Amino acid sequence: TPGLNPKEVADFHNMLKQSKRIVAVLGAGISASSGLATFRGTNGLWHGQDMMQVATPAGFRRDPGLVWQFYAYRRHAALQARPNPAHYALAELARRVCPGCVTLTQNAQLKQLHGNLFDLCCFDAVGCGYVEKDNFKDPLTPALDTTRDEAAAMGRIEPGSKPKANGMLLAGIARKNAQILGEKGEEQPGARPRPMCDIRLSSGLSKEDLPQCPQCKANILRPSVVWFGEALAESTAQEAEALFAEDTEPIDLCLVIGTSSKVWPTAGYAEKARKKGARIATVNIDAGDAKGLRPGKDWVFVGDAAQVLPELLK
Ligand code: BJW
Repeated sequence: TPGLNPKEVADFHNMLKQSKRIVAVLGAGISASSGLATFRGTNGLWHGQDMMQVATPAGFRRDPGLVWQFYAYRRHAALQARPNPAHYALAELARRVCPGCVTLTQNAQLKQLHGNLFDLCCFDAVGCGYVEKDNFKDPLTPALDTTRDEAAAMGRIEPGSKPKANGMLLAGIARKNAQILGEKGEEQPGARPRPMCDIRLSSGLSKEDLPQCPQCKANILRPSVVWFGEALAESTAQEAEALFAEDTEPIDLCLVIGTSSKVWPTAGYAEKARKKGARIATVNIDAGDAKGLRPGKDWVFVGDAAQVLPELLK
Protein backbone atom coordinates (compact mmCIF):
# COMPACT_ATOMS: atom_id res chain seq x y z
CA THR A 1 0.00 0.00 0.00
CA PRO A 2 1.51 3.34 -1.02
CA GLY A 3 2.54 5.54 1.88
CA LEU A 4 3.11 2.73 4.36
CA ASN A 5 6.61 2.40 5.73
CA PRO A 6 7.64 -1.28 5.26
CA LYS A 7 9.78 -1.24 8.40
CA GLU A 8 6.91 0.04 10.51
CA VAL A 9 4.54 -2.47 8.97
CA ALA A 10 6.99 -5.31 9.75
CA ASP A 11 7.33 -4.06 13.33
CA PHE A 12 3.54 -3.95 13.64
CA HIS A 13 3.15 -7.47 12.17
CA ASN A 14 5.64 -8.73 14.71
CA MET A 15 3.60 -7.24 17.53
CA LEU A 16 0.32 -8.46 16.06
CA LYS A 17 1.61 -12.04 15.99
CA GLN A 18 2.44 -11.91 19.70
CA SER A 19 -0.79 -10.17 20.73
CA LYS A 20 -3.32 -12.17 22.71
CA ARG A 21 -5.55 -9.31 23.82
CA ILE A 22 -6.44 -6.67 21.27
CA VAL A 23 -8.94 -3.82 21.59
CA ALA A 24 -10.08 -1.98 18.46
CA VAL A 25 -11.77 1.41 18.79
CA LEU A 26 -13.64 2.26 15.60
CA GLY A 27 -15.07 5.47 14.23
CA ALA A 28 -17.07 6.51 11.21
CA GLY A 29 -13.95 6.57 9.00
CA ILE A 30 -13.90 2.77 8.78
CA SER A 31 -17.09 2.95 6.72
CA ALA A 32 -16.13 5.92 4.54
CA SER A 33 -15.09 3.58 1.73
CA SER A 34 -18.51 1.94 1.91
CA GLY A 35 -19.95 5.29 0.87
CA LEU A 36 -21.09 6.38 4.34
CA ALA A 37 -20.21 9.93 5.32
CA THR A 38 -18.29 10.59 8.53
CA PHE A 39 -19.56 13.21 10.96
CA ARG A 40 -16.82 15.84 11.04
CA GLY A 41 -14.59 17.38 8.41
CA THR A 42 -15.37 18.93 5.06
CA ASN A 43 -17.04 15.77 3.72
CA GLY A 44 -18.80 15.11 7.01
CA LEU A 45 -22.51 14.96 7.71
CA TRP A 46 -22.22 17.90 10.04
CA HIS A 47 -20.43 20.20 7.63
CA GLY A 48 -22.58 23.31 7.55
CA GLN A 49 -24.96 21.71 10.03
CA ASP A 50 -25.39 22.59 13.69
CA MET A 51 -24.76 19.26 15.40
CA MET A 52 -26.67 20.44 18.45
CA GLN A 53 -29.80 20.43 16.27
CA VAL A 54 -29.49 16.85 15.09
CA ALA A 55 -27.55 15.05 17.82
CA THR A 56 -29.10 16.17 21.10
CA PRO A 57 -32.38 15.49 22.91
CA ALA A 58 -33.02 19.26 22.93
CA GLY A 59 -32.66 19.35 19.14
CA PHE A 60 -35.17 16.51 18.83
CA ARG A 61 -37.59 18.26 21.16
CA ARG A 62 -37.28 21.46 19.13
CA ASP A 63 -37.79 19.86 15.71
CA PRO A 64 -38.27 16.09 15.65
CA GLY A 65 -39.08 16.17 11.94
CA LEU A 66 -35.73 17.67 11.09
CA VAL A 67 -33.88 15.11 13.19
CA TRP A 68 -35.91 12.28 11.69
CA GLN A 69 -35.05 13.49 8.18
CA PHE A 70 -31.39 13.33 9.10
CA TYR A 71 -31.78 9.76 10.39
CA ALA A 72 -34.02 8.73 7.51
CA TYR A 73 -31.20 9.56 5.15
CA ARG A 74 -28.66 7.77 7.35
CA ARG A 75 -30.80 4.62 7.59
CA HIS A 76 -31.38 4.60 3.85
CA ALA A 77 -27.68 5.05 3.11
CA ALA A 78 -26.64 2.38 5.64
CA LEU A 79 -29.09 -0.15 4.19
CA GLN A 80 -27.53 0.31 0.77
CA ALA A 81 -23.92 0.16 1.96
CA ARG A 82 -21.78 -2.95 1.81
CA PRO A 83 -18.90 -3.90 4.10
CA ASN A 84 -15.52 -2.84 2.75
CA PRO A 85 -12.14 -4.63 3.03
CA ALA A 86 -11.44 -2.94 6.38
CA HIS A 87 -14.53 -4.56 7.93
CA TYR A 88 -13.57 -7.97 6.52
CA ALA A 89 -9.98 -7.66 7.74
CA LEU A 90 -11.15 -6.85 11.27
CA ALA A 91 -13.70 -9.64 11.29
CA GLU A 92 -10.99 -12.06 10.23
CA LEU A 93 -8.66 -10.77 12.97
CA ALA A 94 -11.43 -11.17 15.55
CA ARG A 95 -11.94 -14.76 14.38
CA ARG A 96 -8.20 -15.52 14.62
CA VAL A 97 -7.52 -13.89 17.96
CA CYS A 98 -10.92 -14.81 19.47
CA PRO A 99 -11.79 -14.52 22.32
CA GLY A 100 -9.07 -11.95 22.99
CA CYS A 101 -10.13 -9.37 20.40
CA VAL A 102 -12.78 -6.85 21.38
CA THR A 103 -14.10 -4.24 19.00
CA LEU A 104 -15.55 -1.08 20.49
CA THR A 105 -17.38 0.75 17.81
CA GLN A 106 -18.94 4.16 18.00
CA ASN A 107 -21.14 3.63 15.00
CA ALA A 108 -21.90 0.08 13.96
CA GLN A 109 -21.99 -3.52 15.16
CA LEU A 110 -20.32 -5.28 18.07
CA LYS A 111 -20.08 -3.22 21.24
CA GLN A 112 -22.13 -0.35 19.97
CA LEU A 113 -21.13 2.48 22.21
CA HIS A 114 -23.43 5.03 20.59
CA GLY A 115 -26.36 2.76 19.77
CA ASN A 116 -27.76 1.52 16.50
CA LEU A 117 -29.51 3.32 13.64
CA PHE A 118 -31.98 0.46 13.28
CA ASP A 119 -33.18 0.31 16.88
CA LEU A 120 -36.00 2.65 17.84
CA CYS A 121 -37.41 3.67 21.19
CA CYS A 122 -40.14 5.88 22.59
CA PHE A 123 -38.96 9.44 23.17
CA ASP A 124 -40.51 9.06 26.62
CA ALA A 125 -37.94 6.57 27.88
CA VAL A 126 -39.05 6.82 31.50
CA GLY A 127 -42.85 6.94 31.28
CA CYS A 128 -43.26 4.50 28.38
CA GLY A 129 -39.93 2.75 27.76
CA TYR A 130 -40.91 1.09 24.45
CA VAL A 131 -37.89 -0.33 22.59
CA GLU A 132 -37.85 -1.90 19.14
CA LYS A 133 -34.78 -3.74 17.83
CA ASP A 134 -33.78 -4.23 14.19
CA ASN A 135 -36.37 -2.14 12.42
CA PHE A 136 -35.08 -2.01 8.84
CA LYS A 137 -38.20 -0.42 7.33
CA ASP A 138 -37.20 2.17 4.76
CA PRO A 139 -38.84 4.62 4.58
CA LEU A 140 -40.20 4.49 8.10
CA THR A 141 -43.12 6.72 7.10
CA PRO A 142 -44.08 8.08 3.64
CA ALA A 143 -42.92 11.55 4.68
CA LEU A 144 -39.45 10.20 5.47
CA ASP A 145 -38.91 8.79 1.98
CA THR A 146 -35.47 10.14 1.15
CA THR A 147 -35.40 8.55 -2.30
CA ARG A 148 -38.09 10.96 -3.42
CA ASP A 149 -35.87 13.85 -2.44
CA GLU A 150 -32.92 12.40 -4.32
CA ALA A 151 -35.10 11.76 -7.34
CA ALA A 152 -36.52 15.27 -7.11
CA ALA A 153 -33.05 16.76 -6.86
CA MET A 154 -32.00 14.75 -9.91
CA GLY A 155 -35.00 16.03 -11.82
CA ARG A 156 -36.61 12.57 -12.07
CA ILE A 157 -39.79 13.66 -10.29
CA GLU A 158 -41.38 17.00 -9.66
CA PRO A 159 -40.19 18.45 -6.39
CA GLY A 160 -43.16 18.87 -4.12
CA SER A 161 -45.26 16.22 -5.89
CA LYS A 162 -47.42 13.93 -3.70
CA PRO A 163 -46.61 12.69 -1.15
CA LYS A 164 -45.39 16.03 0.04
CA ALA A 165 -41.67 16.51 -0.49
CA ASN A 166 -40.38 16.75 3.03
CA GLY A 167 -38.03 19.61 2.47
CA MET A 168 -34.82 17.70 3.15
CA LEU A 169 -32.55 19.07 0.52
CA LEU A 170 -30.46 16.17 -0.62
CA ALA A 171 -29.26 18.09 -3.62
CA GLY A 172 -25.68 17.70 -2.44
CA ILE A 173 -25.66 13.95 -2.49
CA ALA A 174 -27.96 13.65 -5.45
CA ARG A 175 -25.65 15.83 -7.51
CA LYS A 176 -22.62 13.88 -6.38
CA ASN A 177 -24.26 10.55 -7.05
CA ALA A 178 -25.41 11.82 -10.40
CA GLN A 179 -21.76 12.44 -11.23
CA ILE A 180 -20.85 8.84 -10.45
CA LEU A 181 -24.07 7.29 -11.69
CA GLY A 182 -24.17 9.07 -15.01
CA GLU A 183 -26.94 11.33 -16.25
CA LYS A 184 -29.59 8.61 -16.48
CA GLY A 185 -28.71 6.98 -13.21
CA GLU A 186 -26.86 3.99 -14.72
CA GLU A 187 -23.84 2.85 -12.77
CA GLN A 188 -20.46 3.84 -14.17
CA PRO A 189 -17.97 0.96 -14.30
CA GLY A 190 -15.56 1.09 -11.37
CA ALA A 191 -17.34 4.03 -9.76
CA ARG A 192 -17.72 3.96 -5.99
CA PRO A 193 -20.48 5.60 -4.04
CA ARG A 194 -19.37 8.84 -2.50
CA PRO A 195 -20.26 9.88 0.99
CA MET A 196 -22.85 12.55 1.26
CA CYS A 197 -21.99 15.95 2.56
CA ASP A 198 -23.73 19.30 2.83
CA ILE A 199 -27.23 18.05 3.48
CA ARG A 200 -29.46 20.93 4.40
CA LEU A 201 -32.44 19.98 6.48
CA SER A 202 -35.53 22.07 6.83
CA SER A 203 -38.32 20.14 8.34
CA GLY A 204 -41.87 21.41 8.38
CA LEU A 205 -42.97 17.86 9.21
CA SER A 206 -45.77 17.40 11.69
CA LYS A 207 -45.94 14.82 14.45
CA GLU A 208 -48.26 12.66 12.31
CA ASP A 209 -45.56 12.37 9.64
CA LEU A 210 -43.18 10.68 12.08
CA PRO A 211 -43.06 7.15 13.52
CA GLN A 212 -45.51 6.81 16.39
CA CYS A 213 -44.95 4.82 19.56
CA PRO A 214 -47.20 1.75 19.29
CA GLN A 215 -47.15 1.23 23.07
CA CYS A 216 -48.13 4.53 24.68
CA LYS A 217 -49.65 5.95 21.46
CA ALA A 218 -48.89 9.40 22.86
CA ASN A 219 -45.30 10.01 21.82
CA ILE A 220 -43.19 9.64 18.73
CA LEU A 221 -40.34 7.20 18.42
CA ARG A 222 -36.71 8.28 18.18
CA PRO A 223 -33.61 6.48 16.94
CA SER A 224 -32.07 4.47 19.75
CA VAL A 225 -28.70 6.17 19.45
CA VAL A 226 -26.70 8.10 22.04
CA TRP A 227 -26.85 11.85 21.60
CA PHE A 228 -24.66 14.45 23.29
CA GLY A 229 -25.45 14.79 26.97
CA GLU A 230 -26.90 11.28 27.11
CA ALA A 231 -25.21 8.44 28.94
CA LEU A 232 -23.98 5.41 27.04
CA ALA A 233 -26.15 2.33 27.70
CA GLU A 234 -25.11 1.21 31.15
CA SER A 235 -24.34 -2.40 30.23
CA THR A 236 -22.28 -1.40 27.18
CA ALA A 237 -20.36 1.25 29.09
CA GLN A 238 -19.66 -1.21 31.90
CA GLU A 239 -18.46 -3.87 29.45
CA ALA A 240 -16.12 -1.36 27.89
CA GLU A 241 -14.81 -0.07 31.21
CA ALA A 242 -14.35 -3.65 32.46
CA LEU A 243 -11.79 -4.25 29.71
CA PHE A 244 -9.58 -1.62 31.26
CA ALA A 245 -10.10 -2.51 34.91
CA GLU A 246 -6.91 -2.97 36.93
CA ASP A 247 -7.55 -6.58 37.88
CA THR A 248 -7.96 -7.81 34.27
CA GLU A 249 -5.30 -9.20 31.94
CA PRO A 250 -3.00 -6.72 30.20
CA ILE A 251 -3.93 -5.50 26.73
CA ASP A 252 -1.25 -6.04 24.10
CA LEU A 253 -2.48 -3.89 21.27
CA CYS A 254 -5.05 -1.15 20.73
CA LEU A 255 -6.17 -0.29 17.19
CA VAL A 256 -7.72 3.15 16.77
CA ILE A 257 -9.35 3.23 13.36
CA GLY A 258 -11.11 6.04 11.50
CA THR A 259 -12.07 8.17 14.47
CA SER A 260 -11.40 11.83 15.16
CA SER A 261 -11.15 10.90 18.89
CA LYS A 262 -13.13 14.01 19.79
CA VAL A 263 -16.07 12.41 21.56
CA TRP A 264 -15.91 11.22 25.13
CA PRO A 265 -15.82 8.82 26.87
CA THR A 266 -14.71 6.81 23.80
CA ALA A 267 -11.83 9.18 23.06
CA GLY A 268 -10.27 8.10 26.36
CA TYR A 269 -10.22 4.35 25.68
CA ALA A 270 -6.86 4.27 23.86
CA GLU A 271 -5.24 5.95 26.85
CA LYS A 272 -6.87 3.43 29.17
CA ALA A 273 -5.55 0.58 26.98
CA ARG A 274 -2.11 2.17 27.11
CA LYS A 275 -2.24 2.12 30.91
CA LYS A 276 -2.84 -1.62 30.62
CA GLY A 277 0.34 -1.99 28.59
CA ALA A 278 -1.01 -1.70 25.05
CA ARG A 279 0.88 -0.32 22.11
CA ILE A 280 -1.39 1.89 20.00
CA ALA A 281 -1.77 1.67 16.23
CA THR A 282 -3.78 4.47 14.66
CA VAL A 283 -5.20 4.10 11.14
CA ASN A 284 -6.56 7.35 9.78
CA ILE A 285 -6.68 9.19 6.49
CA ASP A 286 -5.68 12.32 8.40
CA ALA A 287 -2.43 12.09 10.39
CA GLY A 288 -3.61 15.07 12.46
CA ASP A 289 -6.28 12.94 14.12
CA ALA A 290 -3.71 10.59 15.70
CA LYS A 291 -3.45 11.54 19.36
CA GLY A 292 -0.75 11.25 22.03
CA LEU A 293 1.80 9.03 20.32
CA ARG A 294 4.92 7.63 21.91
CA PRO A 295 7.80 7.46 19.44
CA GLY A 296 9.16 3.92 19.05
CA LYS A 297 6.09 2.43 20.76
CA ASP A 298 3.05 3.53 18.78
CA TRP A 299 2.31 3.58 15.07
CA VAL A 300 0.36 5.89 12.82
CA PHE A 301 -0.64 4.41 9.49
CA VAL A 302 -1.97 7.17 7.30
CA GLY A 303 -4.40 6.19 4.56
CA ASP A 304 -7.81 4.79 3.73
CA ALA A 305 -8.67 2.11 6.29
CA ALA A 306 -10.08 -0.03 3.47
CA GLN A 307 -6.61 -0.20 1.94
CA VAL A 308 -4.43 -0.06 5.02
CA LEU A 309 -6.16 -2.57 7.30
CA PRO A 310 -6.08 -5.60 4.98
CA GLU A 311 -2.35 -4.99 4.58
CA LEU A 312 -1.77 -4.55 8.31
CA LEU A 313 -3.93 -7.38 9.57
CA LYS A 314 -2.88 -10.11 7.14
C1 BJW B 1 -10.86 7.97 7.73
C2 BJW B 1 -11.37 7.72 6.44
C3 BJW B 1 -10.90 6.57 5.77
C4 BJW B 1 -12.26 9.55 7.19
N1 BJW B 1 -10.02 5.77 6.37
N2 BJW B 1 -9.99 7.16 8.29
C5 BJW B 1 -15.34 14.54 28.94
C6 BJW B 1 -15.71 13.32 29.49
C7 BJW B 1 -16.97 12.76 29.26
C8 BJW B 1 -17.88 13.43 28.45
C9 BJW B 1 -17.52 14.64 27.89
C10 BJW B 1 -16.28 15.19 28.15
N3 BJW B 1 -16.21 16.36 27.49
C11 BJW B 1 -17.37 16.55 26.84
C12 BJW B 1 -18.20 15.53 27.08
C13 BJW B 1 -19.57 15.39 26.55
C14 BJW B 1 -19.73 14.80 25.17
C15 BJW B 1 -18.49 15.03 24.29
O1 BJW B 1 -17.63 14.19 24.13
N4 BJW B 1 -18.40 16.18 23.65
C16 BJW B 1 -17.27 16.49 22.79
C17 BJW B 1 -17.77 17.03 21.48
C18 BJW B 1 -16.32 17.40 23.54
N5 BJW B 1 -19.98 13.40 25.29
C19 BJW B 1 -21.21 12.95 25.51
O2 BJW B 1 -22.15 13.71 25.62
C20 BJW B 1 -21.40 11.44 25.62
N6 BJW B 1 -22.12 11.15 26.81
C21 BJW B 1 -21.65 11.41 28.01
O3 BJW B 1 -20.55 11.87 28.20
O4 BJW B 1 -22.52 11.11 29.02
C22 BJW B 1 -22.24 11.53 30.33
C23 BJW B 1 -23.52 11.32 31.11
C24 BJW B 1 -23.52 10.49 32.20
C25 BJW B 1 -24.70 10.30 32.93
C26 BJW B 1 -25.86 10.96 32.53
C27 BJW B 1 -25.86 11.76 31.41
C28 BJW B 1 -24.67 11.96 30.69
C29 BJW B 1 -22.25 10.90 24.48
C30 BJW B 1 -21.64 11.11 23.15
C31 BJW B 1 -22.58 10.60 22.06
C32 BJW B 1 -22.05 10.90 20.66
N7 BJW B 1 -22.98 10.46 19.70
C33 BJW B 1 -22.68 10.59 18.28
C34 BJW B 1 -24.00 10.48 17.50
C35 BJW B 1 -24.46 9.03 17.49
C36 BJW B 1 -25.74 8.85 16.77
C37 BJW B 1 -25.61 8.87 15.28
O5 BJW B 1 -25.09 7.92 14.70
O6 BJW B 1 -26.05 9.87 14.71
O7 BJW B 1 -21.78 9.56 17.90
S1 BJW B 1 -21.80 12.07 17.89
C38 BJW B 1 -20.82 11.35 16.61
O8 BJW B 1 -19.42 11.48 16.98
C39 BJW B 1 -21.15 9.86 16.62
C40 BJW B 1 -19.80 9.23 16.55
O9 BJW B 1 -19.84 7.93 17.09
C41 BJW B 1 -18.93 10.19 17.34
C42 BJW B 1 -17.48 10.09 17.00
O10 BJW B 1 -17.26 10.42 15.68
P1 BJW B 1 -16.22 9.59 14.80
O11 BJW B 1 -16.75 8.23 14.59
O12 BJW B 1 -14.89 9.72 15.38
O13 BJW B 1 -16.36 10.32 13.39
P2 BJW B 1 -15.69 11.73 12.92
O14 BJW B 1 -16.48 12.19 11.77
O15 BJW B 1 -15.52 12.65 14.05
O16 BJW B 1 -14.23 11.32 12.45
C43 BJW B 1 -14.02 10.48 11.33
C44 BJW B 1 -12.55 10.14 11.28
O17 BJW B 1 -12.33 9.21 10.23
C45 BJW B 1 -11.64 11.35 11.02
O18 BJW B 1 -10.52 11.26 11.89
C46 BJW B 1 -11.21 11.15 9.57
O19 BJW B 1 -9.92 11.68 9.31
C47 BJW B 1 -11.21 9.64 9.46
N8 BJW B 1 -11.42 9.08 8.10
N9 BJW B 1 -12.18 8.71 6.05
C48 BJW B 1 -9.55 6.07 7.57
N10 BJW B 1 -11.30 6.26 4.46
